[in-house]
Amino acid sequence: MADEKAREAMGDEKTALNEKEQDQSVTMDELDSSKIKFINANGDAEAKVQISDGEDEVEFVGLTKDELMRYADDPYWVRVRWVLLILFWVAWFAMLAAAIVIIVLAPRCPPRPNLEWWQKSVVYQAYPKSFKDSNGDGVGDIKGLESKLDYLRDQLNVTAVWINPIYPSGGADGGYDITDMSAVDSTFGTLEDFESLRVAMHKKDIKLIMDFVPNHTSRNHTWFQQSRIPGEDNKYRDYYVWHDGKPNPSGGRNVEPNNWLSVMGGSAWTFDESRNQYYLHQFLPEQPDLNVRNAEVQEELANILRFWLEKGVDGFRIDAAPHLFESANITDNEPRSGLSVAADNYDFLDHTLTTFQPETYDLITEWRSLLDGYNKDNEKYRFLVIEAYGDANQTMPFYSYNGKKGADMPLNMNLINLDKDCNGNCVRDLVHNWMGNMPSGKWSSWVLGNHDRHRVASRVGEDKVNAVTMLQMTLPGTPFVYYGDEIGMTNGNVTYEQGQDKGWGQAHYAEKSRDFERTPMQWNTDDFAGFTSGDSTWLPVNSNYKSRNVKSQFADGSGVTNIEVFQQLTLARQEPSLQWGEFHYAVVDENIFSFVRQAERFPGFAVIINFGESETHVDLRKDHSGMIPRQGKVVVHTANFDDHARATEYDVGETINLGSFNLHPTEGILVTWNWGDEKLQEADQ
Ligand SMILES: [Ca+2]
Ligand SMILES: [Ca+2]
Repeated sequence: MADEKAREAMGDEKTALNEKEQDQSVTMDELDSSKIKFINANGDAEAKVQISDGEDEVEFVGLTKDELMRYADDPYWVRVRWVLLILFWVAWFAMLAAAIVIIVLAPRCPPRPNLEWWQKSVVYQAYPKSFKDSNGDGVGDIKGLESKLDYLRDQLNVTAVWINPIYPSGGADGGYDITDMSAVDSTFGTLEDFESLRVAMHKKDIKLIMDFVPNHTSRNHTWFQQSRIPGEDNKYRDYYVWHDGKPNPSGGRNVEPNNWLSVMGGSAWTFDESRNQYYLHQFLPEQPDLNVRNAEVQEELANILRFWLEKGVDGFRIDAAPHLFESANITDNEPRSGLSVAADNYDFLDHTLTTFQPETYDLITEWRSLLDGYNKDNEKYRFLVIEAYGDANQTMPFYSYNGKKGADMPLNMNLINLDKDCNGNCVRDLVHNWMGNMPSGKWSSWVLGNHDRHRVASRVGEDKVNAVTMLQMTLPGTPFVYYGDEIGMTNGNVTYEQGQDKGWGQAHYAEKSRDFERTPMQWNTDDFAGFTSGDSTWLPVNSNYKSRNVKSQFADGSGVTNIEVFQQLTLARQEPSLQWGEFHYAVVDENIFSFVRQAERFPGFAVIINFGESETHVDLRKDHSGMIPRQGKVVVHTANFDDHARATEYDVGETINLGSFNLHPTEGILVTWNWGDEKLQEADQ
């Protein structure tokens, strides 16, 4: 039967082939199932395979199922199958394990924090009256500032500018007695000039930080003028802090409500005849304190923030923040400090009732969330920085308060106390006072000078300017640079008659006035240092401008003038290790202050500065051999501008032995090494 069926099938095949007889070239496809027959493959009888090539027929005889099963059950083949199966899974798990090991052990990209712009910036503080005059009237202005953006961005590597107040003011406190916080003083230009400046800054990728002055206004502000008018239904009645005062024991007009003192000295209360009451001023009598407990005042202040945020500013520096709130118990006296100063001196009292009140920190968190409301899609972060002189207990709560986010930073004023006598240990204490108290995950700042403190070059000495700039640019945090400090500008020579900041009185002028640190920027050797094209300046130009100015310092070419070192350091600080690397103290003694900055898998850096009076031998590896390699390469050295002989002590690019080198007084070096060098060089030994 099987044979007959096969033959029938063959007949069919032949018929099919005959139809293709004319085509002699038979392809593989055509040889396929049409020419191969499995006969009785499913039956119990013997199975056959027939292949037809068109002329002859070839027949193969296969194994029966029984025969196949005999082989399959053979212990030898069973073992082979098991061995192959086990080998397969062993190999599979081995590859899986190898993959995991490779993933775990392979060098990974280091975690790179996603820093905000204000963490990467060098912030430059431009005091607008003194930076650059554009129209020859002897007073700096907005257009003058705009004309110097290339200088700031391309030469100094500055990416954020904080501008002191440009608002209309009464002129009693260098722009801080404001008559309208939502306008521009005509001395500086117009709102259109401001808009042009903002656009130009953003075009050059420079952020714009404005001053915000919420503690007080000018006495000439319409709010205060309205507030002076007696009357229960006066909207502005409670915009300021008014009080009847206390009955005078000897009769007559009431006396001040309490013993509070003004920062400038004397009572913090001034009597106003028209209202027959005292008003509070923590600063000058021309600067009445706003009543920030009043919800309407808070709304006015929020509206000022909104006004400038909508104009596109990138952040605010909040002036005099610690003074915002006072104790609600207005007749309480403040305790004495115990310091031996005159009774009308601000330092005579402890300011427990007029500074750092809990409500102040709360209000800052509210402003923080107001700013966050303008950070659409996380694309335009608005920065908030606080002016606050105080101890760590007082300043740190500005970072966050009652679990709410506060300012991005209170300005770290510790280095503004640097003076000639501050040696290595002293510098370490100033640095550690902040770094050791800052809440984890927060960001520091470093301020060497500002519009309220004498010039850093005058405080530490002109020969130490490069050293302190190196310190400021390499410590972890954002440097805030006061205009002119990049060329080591010194206190100006201003007489009382020439002065503008006279609120302290003639007797205290030399000590307290801030005119000395506000003299015009020294651009070049032209008349008035190139600050103005006019024939006078609002404060006299420092007489040292012929030698100390931007143009001459760049032209010097020695690589060690203040501005050249400044430029090298602002470039160097863009390195990952200097921007966000870990921070460790290294050698610290009475002369030397040194530290290491290291971001994983990036070149490491060490900063070593001699703040002492004598040449000092340094072994940076003495206690840190696992952290610091034997050799490092000099990236920046501060060699003294006034002593070119020292400029040859270390050359940029030179390799030095970090286990043994010498530093002269005022000399500092920034050295670098490759990631892993400290381990490689250890193994070489
Ligand atoms: Ca001008
Ligand atoms: Ca206040």
